[in-house]
Amino acid sequence: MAKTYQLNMENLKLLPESVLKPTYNRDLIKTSILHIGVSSFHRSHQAYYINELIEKYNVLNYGICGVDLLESDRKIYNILKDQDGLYTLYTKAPSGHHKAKVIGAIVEYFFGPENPLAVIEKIANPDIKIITLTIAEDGYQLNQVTGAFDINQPLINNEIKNQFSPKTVFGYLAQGLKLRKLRNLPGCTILSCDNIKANGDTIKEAFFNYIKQTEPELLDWVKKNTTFPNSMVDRITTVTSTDDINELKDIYALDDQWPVISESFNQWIIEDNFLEKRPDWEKVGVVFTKKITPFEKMKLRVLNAGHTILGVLGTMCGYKTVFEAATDSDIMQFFKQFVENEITKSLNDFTADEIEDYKHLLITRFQNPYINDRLSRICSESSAKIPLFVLPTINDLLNSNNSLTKSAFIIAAWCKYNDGVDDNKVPYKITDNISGTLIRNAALSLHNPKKFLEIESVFGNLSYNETFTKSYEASLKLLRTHSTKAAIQIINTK
Ligand code: CS2
Repeated sequence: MAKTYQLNMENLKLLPESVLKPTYNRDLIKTSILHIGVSSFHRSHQAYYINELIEKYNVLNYGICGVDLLESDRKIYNILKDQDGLYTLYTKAPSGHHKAKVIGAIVEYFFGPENPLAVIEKIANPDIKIITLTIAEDGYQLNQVTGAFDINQPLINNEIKNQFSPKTVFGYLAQGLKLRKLRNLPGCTILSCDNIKANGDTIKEAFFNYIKQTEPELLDWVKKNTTFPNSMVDRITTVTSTDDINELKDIYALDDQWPVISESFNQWIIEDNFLEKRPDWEKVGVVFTKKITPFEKMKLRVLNAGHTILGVLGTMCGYKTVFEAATDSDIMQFFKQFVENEITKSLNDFTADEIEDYKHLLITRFQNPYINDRLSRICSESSAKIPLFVLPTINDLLNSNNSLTKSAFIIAAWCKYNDGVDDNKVPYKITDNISGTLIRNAALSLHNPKKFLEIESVFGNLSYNETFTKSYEASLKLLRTHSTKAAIQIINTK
């Protein structure tokens, strides 16, 4: 193999010209954003935008201090330490244009399990103006059905008992903000960058609830000294594979232990509700708005639900990647009909043309042949995703007495998906926090189809709705008596 260079500050100058490198002096950057959850998505999205701002506009006062709180994140901690906080963002456009760019925006990093007090002190540091979060759907400790913060979740219970050695984002934020109050310092903006509905309102409600139970005397101060803008985030980011790491070595002589692979498309829409002057992110393509709901509705109900369709139906048809499922004409016809007949009605802030354009662009993104997005990524934790991506559409359709044939088919297909074998009798793994319940109830549904809908933590009382169950049961019967492929072909004619 040809010579490769480990990614770090010293080797930057040795890398070939085809690798785009930071052109700025990282030593001059001041950190005023503290980000919790240095996931691949954070690195392909927010850190990319900040990098653009530093590089193109020489804005040096909004560098990122990365923070991880979970022991399971030790790998990224070690790698960022080895690589001086640098990593490669490898973007692949549908046109075949690839770009390997070294991102230098994360200039500091703290690992909670190693030194919790350092994290708390950093949260309290007055230089930090914005705290951003990607803690994933389950990090918000929500009750799936009510969508409200669940103080009874075991992690939160534990946190309340051990306030001074926090493990969750709630405990850390509470301790850090308490120090700010004691020291007469200003508060800060808390900006969620997670792919959930009303992410700012959600973290705000959950956090205020937590404070009420643990530090009631802090509540007033927190209410006055924080803001929680809602935001909509979008960039398809895959799970990095050994092949990706090797591709960078072969083509770019770049030895990066954990590069991030994403599509070229990216979008970030934020409600303009910051406590202090915010970065001029619009210069690098961020859109600021007064009302996020229409945008997030479009994204969750079309893109993410579209992914669910490709993930669930595609896996059962024997496919492994989004690209394979998105180039199956039956699955795509199903997706298009779902959007046109069932979703469009609920997106009343957009014209039919706007929805059509969104759908077209999305299909190009799904059919990007260079993005190796595994269906296993899409299907993981479906029990947390489907209540956000598909059930709101079903509720709207039921409330407006509209037909829900396709939506009910998705739920029936997800039930069959939990049998764990595809049309070719090849088994696959169900990766979900409640996989045991899903598998058991899917098995029980062979005799009583409603059993699957009786998982209340996911479906609430949907199993009592006759309009829905009728359609769902018909679809499940179709799926159980035909191959998935044949069942899709039949439902596409309905
Ligand atoms: C995906 C998302 O996890 C999923 O099911 O739909 O991660 C999706 O790739 C992102 O939301 C794209 O912005």
